[in-house]
Formats: sequence, structure tokens, C-alpha cells
Amino acid sequence: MRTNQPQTIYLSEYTVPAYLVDHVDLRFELFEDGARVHSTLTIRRNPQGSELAQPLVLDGDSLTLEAVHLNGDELAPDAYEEHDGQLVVANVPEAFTLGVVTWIEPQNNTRLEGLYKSSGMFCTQCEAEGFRCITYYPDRPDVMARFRTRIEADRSAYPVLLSNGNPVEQGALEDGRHFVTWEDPFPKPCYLFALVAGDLVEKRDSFTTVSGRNIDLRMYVEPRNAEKCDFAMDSLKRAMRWDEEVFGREYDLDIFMIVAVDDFNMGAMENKGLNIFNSSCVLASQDTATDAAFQRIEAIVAHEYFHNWSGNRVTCRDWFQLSLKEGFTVFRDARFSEDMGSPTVKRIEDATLLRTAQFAEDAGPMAHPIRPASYMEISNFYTLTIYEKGAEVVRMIYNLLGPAAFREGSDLYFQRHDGQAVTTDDFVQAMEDASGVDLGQFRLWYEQAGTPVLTVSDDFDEARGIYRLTVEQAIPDTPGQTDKKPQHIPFALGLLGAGGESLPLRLSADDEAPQTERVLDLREPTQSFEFHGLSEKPVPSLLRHFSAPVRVNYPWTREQLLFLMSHDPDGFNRWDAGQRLAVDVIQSLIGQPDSAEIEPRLVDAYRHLLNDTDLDQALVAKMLQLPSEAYLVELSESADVPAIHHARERVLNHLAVALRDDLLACYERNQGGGDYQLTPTAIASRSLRNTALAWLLHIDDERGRELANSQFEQADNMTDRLGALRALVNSGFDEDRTRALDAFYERFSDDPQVVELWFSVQASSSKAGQLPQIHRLLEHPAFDWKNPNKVRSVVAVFAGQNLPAFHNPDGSGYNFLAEQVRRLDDSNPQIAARLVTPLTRWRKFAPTYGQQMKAALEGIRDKQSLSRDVYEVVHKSLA
Ligand code: 0A1
Ligand code: ZN
Repeated sequence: MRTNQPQTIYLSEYTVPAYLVDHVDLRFELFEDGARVHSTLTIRRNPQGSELAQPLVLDGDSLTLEAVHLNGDELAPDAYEEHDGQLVVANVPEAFTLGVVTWIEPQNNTRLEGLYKSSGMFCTQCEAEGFRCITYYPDRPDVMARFRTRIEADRSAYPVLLSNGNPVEQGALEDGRHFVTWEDPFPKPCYLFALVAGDLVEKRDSFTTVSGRNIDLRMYVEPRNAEKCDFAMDSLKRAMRWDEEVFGREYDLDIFMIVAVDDFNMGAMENKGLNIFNSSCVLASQDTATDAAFQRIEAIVAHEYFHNWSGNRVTCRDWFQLSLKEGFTVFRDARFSEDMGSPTVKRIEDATLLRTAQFAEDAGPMAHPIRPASYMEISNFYTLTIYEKGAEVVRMIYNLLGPAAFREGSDLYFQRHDGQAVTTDDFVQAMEDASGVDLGQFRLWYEQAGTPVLTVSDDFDEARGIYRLTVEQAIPDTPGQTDKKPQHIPFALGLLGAGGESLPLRLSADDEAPQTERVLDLREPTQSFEFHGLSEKPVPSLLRHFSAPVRVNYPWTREQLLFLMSHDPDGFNRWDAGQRLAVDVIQSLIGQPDSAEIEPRLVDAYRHLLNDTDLDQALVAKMLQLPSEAYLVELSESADVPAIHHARERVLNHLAVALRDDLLACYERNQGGGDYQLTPTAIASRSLRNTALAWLLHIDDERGRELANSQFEQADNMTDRLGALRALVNSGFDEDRTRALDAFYERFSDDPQVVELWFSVQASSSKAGQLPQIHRLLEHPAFDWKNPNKVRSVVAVFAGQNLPAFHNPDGSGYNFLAEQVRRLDDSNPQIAARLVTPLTRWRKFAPTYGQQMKAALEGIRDKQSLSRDVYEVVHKSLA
């Protein structure tokens, strides 16, 4: 915590480390009242560094320094200085060992950075700068060393002692204590260091790699979670095989371990050979996890595993390069998920997240390029931009190069940079070198923030049979960046004839073998394309499969959207047409009297969808979801949330009333039965029946109520049980809501992950999550301020998903959030800073809302001793 203004760190000021560390020898003595850390570093001057002798500067945070040794001799206190989070030793030789002994207090570590305790176990989180909370060290990713780690603890309380690499020694000590020593043969930055000590059960499996090596796979969890490991373990094996087959990446150590911990700031962490997971992102059973949770677990297990190459073997030179590992790894995990399930649905989910939340980030005060040029607190840059937009940028490279050349680029990147800490430019260079494709202009995607806007217009020259499409690109200003250069945008499209057929795309009159889908290279501020040999004006299908992370404006008529909804051969664009139509209808009703007519063709289109059993049911399930309130806010210039909410509710009610019988038929048709399966078909079927149920309960339908109650009681899986609970909670049936919520809690009160679901169902509901009810949730015995998942499931869900309650015109929602941020800032600044996000968007809202949001931000700004994390977000938002 600090009161003085935090410093800004600039990419342009990067210099190589003055000293390199070849070897780290760690000894941890773990006790109940603290831990003593003995570190011995083998250090040498960096030959690439300055000629002049430099002082040795090590980073540290919240450490009590007990001793410093140089080449084995204890240094007198005047031989070093300890100030402002640094240990400085002025006179050091070219090569030497430095011993440092520190005392830390994991049991009081509420920030969950460095070494801390969660449910009685010791665990670590070192990315990005947590290692400095363990010992003094050059805490930067371009210092890569081999680690040897000895852990000593009480044997009965902490029978399991884990660290990176392979166990090389273990034994008994005095007083009922024991030790295990681990050695990691791969040089790594300290952010990949991990340690776990606890009373955990071990689940074992194995995997034989493509070259025939046998890998020991282990999961460590608290005994009560022993039955919730199978799915993650199977996901891991699928990911290992997939990475061999698709990226040619084989696992390198003999052991791969996964540990589940309840208190964790993020989803999971890719520590070398010892991945640590937030329990909610790894533990699952049919009774306790929804389909969405299973899919999330599969994706995150894969993501962390894939980091073993994209992140660990080849790591980042500095934290400005974060998207080097995150964008690439999210791209890899997305392609894995596409291969494991329905590719179109996965693409729709990713595009929805991007368009709803990343576009908002890119248009807000924290907007930054995927390779930022500066930051105050790096934890604030684990963003949707770095991760999801970063992945879209890699996907564009993949599409520009094609699968074979991309694979060659990837192979070259890993081979060229194995064991190194590199930059995003090294990645692009490898792609360019392997393929010969010029990515010069494309590199702007790494430098320029903001979502490009494509404005498309067209005309048809009937006499010549030429359809002309003109695309203008504009990239909005973002903080610190104006007058941006045009970017290289791959723009996939198709043209449809009146009968729904795909038309040949002839870019010249003599094109002999025209394709029916093309990717146009947009490079100029304005570009026109002519399509020859057409007999009628086609309907354009633009930005197919979301070929670039951009906004597209085209004056589609409702007629055209309805047409694309039922004819576009690209599943993604069928869905997109439906979304655009629904957005258009809802937007046209905002601020209108309730007597205003609702587009009658919308009902017909949804009826058609509900009864279309020929179309991929997973796609149908997605197409039935109306655009979210958050997305409607993102699309507005000056959002009035209650008005948006009201208009959307009107459409939903109107559809549900008109389609009541079709919804019941859809529910019956998707009744399920048989064993619970996680196939795309079974998932789609559950999604359809739960959507039907939600819509029926939205209009307080009596038959729907019966179905929901019986589904709630009889469900054999959490997707259906939670689907019924959510429908009841969001209905007007007050008694059923209370009864179901009580029964649910009673049944699952000893399972933290399910209790988190129970909290979030209420916090996200405009019926059960008004502010007084949110206060009651915070006072509930299961709520725990020290557990980030609990905070997220109530506070973040309320502010991010319960928009009408959060944007109460009296400002109470904003003040509530500001109060929780101030409260959390002292104990867990990372989580506090993330909670601020909804308030940072204050300029997006109509002035009566926006001004109150701004005032709430000012209330946070004025708190005494703000953390660097919250300081950065609040000050940038108010600038
Ligand atoms: N690298 C991890 C996520 C992660 C990021 C930051 C953290 O602390 C600030 C912790 C974990 C991943 O991408 O999965
Ligand atoms: Zn990651």
C-alpha cells in the first residue's frame, strides 16, 4: 500500500538485465507462524550488459531480511541497502553466489501473491511479480535460471510437499518434520516457480508421449474433492495428445502435476510441471458442475498445459510482451475446444465475449494495444485485450498464412527461441520467415489500440452485372493514441443470390474458377472491390466466421437479415444475422411507449428456429439467445440501462407469449432421458430445454412452473438443476423461488463451487438481486471476503450481470460497488482493481448515470493509501 504516486514503466526504457542468475537453490522452512526462506543464487555479470560494473539490484516486497551472504561470507549491514522494495549490493564481483535469508508470513498474506495459505495448505502465485514476496530476486522474466527447491514442514499437517520438476531427495527431520527436494532441469523465469504443501489426496494417471516416453500425471486435491478429478485428468490427456498432433509439441518433464486451491486470484497458473488451479476451474462432477463449467475446465486445463511450450519453454522478454504467451495460448486452446466440440458454437462464444467486453475495454479509459507501451501495475494488464484480442490477432495470422505455413512458422518459432525470453516481434518474424508472407503492415495490430470500424456500402451496376463493395476503415482514438494508420484486415465474405445460393465471386471478368467465399485484404482507408458476372444484386455475408476483431456497419434491411438467418451457409453469420435483427428490433423500442408494435417477423423467425430440427441444434440453441443487456449497452452511444432493460424484456415477453406452445413442444422434444453425456448434441439439447423453460417462466406460465419444479427436483445433473433454479428465481413465482433457493443451499452447502453458483444466480437476477438482497448475501455465513470466488460471485456478478439493479437511478449500486472496492483494496488489491471495471465505463452512460458513476470513482480515488492496482485504474478512468 502506498500513498505516493505510482511510477509508470515504459517499454521504450527496456534494458537487458545487468546480472544473470544461472542457478537458484531454495530452502523453505514452513511453520504455522511464518516461513523462513534461504536462497542461494549463482550470479554472473551479463556479457550483453553495460561494460561498467553495476550494483546488484534485487526486488523484494513484504520481506523481513535476516541475512545476506556473498560467496558464503555474511555481509555486514553497511555492505548493502534495503529500500523501496529493493535490495542493493554495491560492490559485487563478476561472478559470485549470493545467499539471502528472509522471513515471510504466508498465513497473513491476503493478497494471494507470493506464498500464502488457502484452506490450511501452503501454495504460491508468482506471476507476474509475486516471487519478490518470497525472497529478494531479479524479478523479471528475462532472467532464467535452474531451480532446486527443498521444502521442510510438519509431516502430519503437510504430508505432500511439491515444487517444479522432479523429486530428487526426501527424508525425515527432527520434531515430526520432513523434507522433499525438487529439481527443475529447465531454466525458467521466477514467475513460473511454484510450491505446494498440504494434506492432499493424490490421483494418478499416465500418458505415453508420441516418442514413447511415459509421463506420470498427478492431481492433488483436498480429500473432499477426490471424486471431482476425472474430467480434468481426461482433459489433460486430450490436450497432451492434441498438442502433439496439431502443433508437434511433446511434453518434456517426467511428471506433470495439477493442484486445486480454493483461494486464487485468477483461473489457473502454468507453473513449470506444477499447474495450480482455482478449484472452480478444475473440479467437476455431473452433480455439481454445469455443461459450461465442464467446457471451461477442459479449456483451462488445456490452456495451462499448452503454456508449457508457449510461455515456459519460450517465454516473454518483459511484461509488455504478455500477449506473446497469452494471445498465442488462447488461440491454441480455442482451436483445441473447437476440435473437441462444436467449432461454430465456440466461435460464437468467443466473438460474443470479444464484442461485449473486449470492444468495451478497447473503447474505454484503460484501452491498450495487445503490446502495451506502458503500465503502472502489470496485474491490471491481464486483460481481455491481451488474451482474447491477442488470440484473434494470432488467428488472423493463421488465416493469412494457411494451416501448413502457420505450422511451419510455429515450429520455427519454438525451435529458434527454445530456452529464450523473447518479444511479440520475434513471433511475427518467425511466421514471416517461414511463410514468406509480408506481415509488415499487419504488425500495427500489436501497436495500435482500439477496435477498427468497417463501414461498408455497395451498389449494383445492372447493365454490366457488376456488384461493387466499398469498405472504409477507421480506428477510433484511444488514450494517448490518435490519427491511427490503417491496419491490414482479413475480411472474409460471401454473396448470396435471391434463392439463397452462394454466388461465384469473380474479382475480374475472366476469373475462370471463382470461389464462393473469399478473404479480401483490407489495407487502405477506403477500398473498393468489384464482383463480376452477376445477374442481380446479391445479399452480402460479411466478416464470415468473424475473420477479424472489428465492427462492421452495413445498412442491412430487416428483410436481408431474415434472409441471412435462414440461408447463410456460414453458421457464424447466420447467428450474427439473428443477433443484428434482434438488436435492431430492441433498439427501435427503446424509449418507445409500450403500445409500439414489435416487428411481427421476429416472432416468425424465432418460431421457425424453435421448430427447425434439421439445423445443428447447438447453433439453434445459440441463435435463441437474445443479445445481452451488456451487449446492448456496448452498442449504445449514451446508455439508459432501465430503458434498455425494459425494451429487451418487452421483446422477450412478446416472443414467449406468442411462442408458448412451440416452447413447450421444444421442451418436450428435448426432455433428455438416458445417461448424462457431454457430447455437443446432448449439451445443445439441455441448452434448448433450459432456454424454453426460462422463457416460459419469464411469462409466469403455469405449465412452465410445473416443469421447472419437477426438473429442479429430479435433475440428475447440475446443468438441468441450475437451469430450473435460475428460471424459478427469475420468475414471478415468489414462493417457488424461495423454496428452490433454500432447497438448493441445503443440498449443496458443503460444496464451495456450488455455493458460488447459488450466490451468482441470485446476484445476477433482477428479481432476487436488488441491493438489500445483495447485502444479505454478503452477510450470509458462506460468504467470505478473503475468497476471491465468493467476492466475484456476489459483487462482480451484481455489477456486471445485474444491470438494472446496478444502474439504479438513485446511484445506490455505484456507491455500493465503490464501498466494496475500498474495503478490498487493503486486503487484495488485484481483485479490488478488477471490481472497479464497470465504473470505468462511466462515459458510456446517459449523463444522469454517468455522473453518479464518476462520483463513485472519485470516492475511491479519495481513499487514503490506495494500492497501485486501484490507483492506476481509477486515475486513468477519471483522466
Ligand atoms: N498466466 C495465467 C493466469 C494468471 C495471470 C496472472 C496472475 O496473477 C496476476 C495469475 C494467473 C494464465 O494465463 O492462465
Ligand atoms: Zn495463459
